[in-house]
Amino acid sequence: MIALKRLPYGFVCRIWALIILAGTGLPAALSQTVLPSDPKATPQTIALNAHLKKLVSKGVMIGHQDDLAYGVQWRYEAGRSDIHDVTGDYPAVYGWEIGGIENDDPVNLDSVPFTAMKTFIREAHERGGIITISWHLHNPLTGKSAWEPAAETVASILPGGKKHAYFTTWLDKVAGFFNSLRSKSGDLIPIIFRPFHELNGDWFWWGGKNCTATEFKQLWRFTINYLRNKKQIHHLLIAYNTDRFAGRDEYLQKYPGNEWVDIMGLDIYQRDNSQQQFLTDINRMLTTLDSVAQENDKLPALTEFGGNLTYTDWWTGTFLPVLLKHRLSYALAWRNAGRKANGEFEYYVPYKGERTANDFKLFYEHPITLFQKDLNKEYLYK
Ligand code: BMA
Repeated sequence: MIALKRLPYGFVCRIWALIILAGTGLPAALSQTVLPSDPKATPQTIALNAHLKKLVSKGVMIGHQDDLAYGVQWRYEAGRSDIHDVTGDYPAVYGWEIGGIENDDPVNLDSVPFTAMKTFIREAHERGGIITISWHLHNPLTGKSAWEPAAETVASILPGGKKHAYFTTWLDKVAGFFNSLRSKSGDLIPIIFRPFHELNGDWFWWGGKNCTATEFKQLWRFTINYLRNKKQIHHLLIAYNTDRFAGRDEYLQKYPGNEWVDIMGLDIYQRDNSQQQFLTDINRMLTTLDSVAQENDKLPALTEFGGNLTYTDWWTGTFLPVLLKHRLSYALAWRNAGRKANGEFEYYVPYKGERTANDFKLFYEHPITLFQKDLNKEYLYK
């Protein structure tokens, strides 16, 4: 132990990685490729990444945003989940959202209290699930929402910008939240962090034409570097993700580099009734995603999706054939908000009695879809 203490931390982590890899049955020759982008990643994060790299050839983990907090026509009922109501099992991946944390709000932008979120995260982790976190952060220049682009916002928070110091106070709060996510035994819970998502769309202040590729890459690298090296946060896998894209150039236009990314993702929703168009689009994009992820040795994922559930067999008739065709680590369905204040009825996985519920059960039973019970056999964090 004394000798170990004198070794650099990164080296000790790599020794850990080799021990973990021995347990996963992965050949040692793969050791470099299964390590997370953070050279100081915690042993549990190294283990998770290695297991994810192995699981990607086994199936697609199905996830759901805010799964444990609420569903259609219920809120905060212990142990409840719409996916569980329908299948008797929980999702493999649990998505959470921390927009609002930067303003010290007690609840996130979708009214989930941060204290409850921490409990849900711990609960899912104890069960062996995977946690991913997105951040619809307010516009730091105008104080308005994430959906309020304003010229020069990204430039204003980069080093030297007039809002830079202010932005770092937001990162301090995020780091504080991440540091509070601990298992029963006190270990930090590994998180897939998905900042600045849908980066090629124009709707968020960090997206599309609202900043240059150079500014975006600077923002990304600054943020991850700050969390890693200033705040010593080493339990993150980082997800880079676009919305729908025309081709690999668009997908990679703002890619910050392999040292800052572990997962390459795509968000896609089937907003209209055209099945054929959706299939053509998603298959094209996933083919590209798979090849860029392979080239960069990253995990491909559908970091958000939503189908058209007016088709009663959407899960086995539309989505499953897509999943069978592509290599994907996970697919995260967006939230079952139910009836929202603006009158919109929003949900992406079936609830009890919903028209696709029976089809979802068939989808659940297919060997390629992985849910919580499938993960329980995998011991992802060891
Ligand atoms: C959108 C909708 C909104 C929500 C936002 C952030 O897709 O679900 O209702 O506020 O995501 O979670």
